Amino acid sequence: MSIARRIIEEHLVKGKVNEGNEIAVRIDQTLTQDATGTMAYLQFEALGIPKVKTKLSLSYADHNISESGKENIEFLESFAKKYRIVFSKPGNGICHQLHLERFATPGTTLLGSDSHTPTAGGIGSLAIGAGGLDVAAAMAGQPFYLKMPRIIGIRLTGRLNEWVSAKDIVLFLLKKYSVKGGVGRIFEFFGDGVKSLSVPERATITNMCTELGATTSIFPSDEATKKFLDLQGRGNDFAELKSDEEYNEVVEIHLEDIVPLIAKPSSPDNVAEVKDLEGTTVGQVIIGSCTNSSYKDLAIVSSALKDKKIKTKLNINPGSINVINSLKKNGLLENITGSGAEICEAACLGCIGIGQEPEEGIVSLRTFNRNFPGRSGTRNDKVYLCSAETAVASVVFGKITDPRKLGECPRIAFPEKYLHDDCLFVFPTEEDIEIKRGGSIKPLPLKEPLENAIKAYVLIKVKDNITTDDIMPAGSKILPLRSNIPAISEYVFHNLDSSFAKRAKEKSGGIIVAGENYGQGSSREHAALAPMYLGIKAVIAKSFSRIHKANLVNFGILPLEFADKEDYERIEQSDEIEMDGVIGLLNENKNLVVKNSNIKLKYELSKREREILIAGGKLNYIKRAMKDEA
Ligand code: MIC
Ligand code: SF4
Repeated sequence: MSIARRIIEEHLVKGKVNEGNEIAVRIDQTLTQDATGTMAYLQFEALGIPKVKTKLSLSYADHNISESGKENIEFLESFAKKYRIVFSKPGNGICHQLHLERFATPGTTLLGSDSHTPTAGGIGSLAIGAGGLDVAAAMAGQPFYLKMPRIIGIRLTGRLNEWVSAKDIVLFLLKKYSVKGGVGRIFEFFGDGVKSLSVPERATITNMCTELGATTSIFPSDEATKKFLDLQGRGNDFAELKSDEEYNEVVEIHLEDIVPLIAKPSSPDNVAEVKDLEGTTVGQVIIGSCTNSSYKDLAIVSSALKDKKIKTKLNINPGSINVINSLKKNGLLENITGSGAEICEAACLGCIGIGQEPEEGIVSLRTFNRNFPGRSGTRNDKVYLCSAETAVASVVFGKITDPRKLGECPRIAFPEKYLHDDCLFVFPTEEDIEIKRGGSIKPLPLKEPLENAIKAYVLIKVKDNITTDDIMPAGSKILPLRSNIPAISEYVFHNLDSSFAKRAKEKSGGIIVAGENYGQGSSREHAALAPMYLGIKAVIAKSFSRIHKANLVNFGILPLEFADKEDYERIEQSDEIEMDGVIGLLNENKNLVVKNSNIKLKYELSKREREILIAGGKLNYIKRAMKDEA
């Protein structure tokens, strides 16, 4: 059996583990971050449970930790204390890097309200990203429902060449599969080549498999895992996980064949070879984010910068305070500071447009995982994604440079021990606490049950691969509004069509029409919650990304698909859509039909999901189910 399947079977609560079936799995650990956490906790609170029912729940503050995020952070810290959740203070580090270092455990399930939760797959945890409401339900002891994915075994053979890194492996996969190639799939890595990759390198790969749309991705737990856990002082958390190599499909990758790669603007799958872009002038380089901010990443950067001065502005966003301290202890910080680089706080920062915005027109090279248009906070940005090796080579030469030009490749040894000062974690006590609710924390809007007859205008028609950053932008102006749905809803589709919210209000809601892979990217449920608040009744698309589709269901918005994709051409913005007998058809699992044009709309929804939609969303649905149980 594959490792993923074995973990699923060990945690199975409902359903048959056959590809495409809806299954429910028990969740051992949850994580939230501040940008999705406030909403998730308001939803958890609405369920009326005295404390979390998971083995371990973590609340990290890493996204918006600036002054304007203060009220959210105070709310989160007090909430964590009250409900027995571990809280990670601002400055401690990025949720995924910290979770990998301090809490992720082989063989366990982890559900996180952040799409890069699969980072923990690098240590053999079955880690899945979801909307905040699904995480709230898991904290309340409810299982997590998902469609049993197809498990793709990726056999790695050989060893990476010098200066080629784990990031290049995942960019290689993005080139091969595209941003929608992983939808409905789990990627499980196995084979001889796995041995040569350390846990943080494995985590770089599982982190960015999210960009393929994959449900999750996972590595075995072996000697390298044991070593990592020992160095973290967590040897007791080790459990061996070995696959019997039974997969739905196997793909082979020879690590020697991989060369330094780079994703060009403005999609992570727009991948080219670094050598083909050499010589392009670079205006900004940032090394960090949950993809490439480990000790090894920054140790390589430090070695490459020894006795050198940078030729381009360089910001380093370390993954955790532990990484900074370990670099310092091993004498590796001086090379970085001495080169003229700026070491920033251990947080998400520019990855989500909180500072570090590039000037318009310049090339910004980042070791991040996403370069969606405008995500950096600058309109018409030109963001490229690459490894820490390529980034540092480009800083040394002032233009995009193949890292193999840096000469001899330094051998990076593990530190004797990772420093792991846990003083920025607040562990739960039995103390009774009052929750601090600043003025920015507004009550959660709820939806009425589904209407049987829908009559609404198409408010916007968008193309393929629309991201949740397009639907509900982030950045320093909008992120502080994450716990105030009326205020944040003013920004729905803001960068694509700034009058969307106004039109939605004038028409008392409406319908969104979209192409393939609608809602890819972030897990932010605000991309469904804010449209719900504006009265959006349905999204009609050619196809959906997994997390966003689940979020639409959770907030009572119908995720409908064109039965014939050509019909996408037959609906225009401002058209009126009428559908009758919606509830009856959903109950019978039958297609809906647009009355005026006879366009057929299908949906792939389990009975449970259809019931949630009819109830007007998951919160109404769970509350009712919990009442029935009591
Ligand atoms: C992201 O990288 O897009 C984020 C910001 O971490 C999101 C979560 C959010 O929008 O709060 C994610 O990846 O899910
Ligand atoms: Fe933070 Fe960026 Fe990682 Fe999202 S992708 S968790 S914003 S570092």
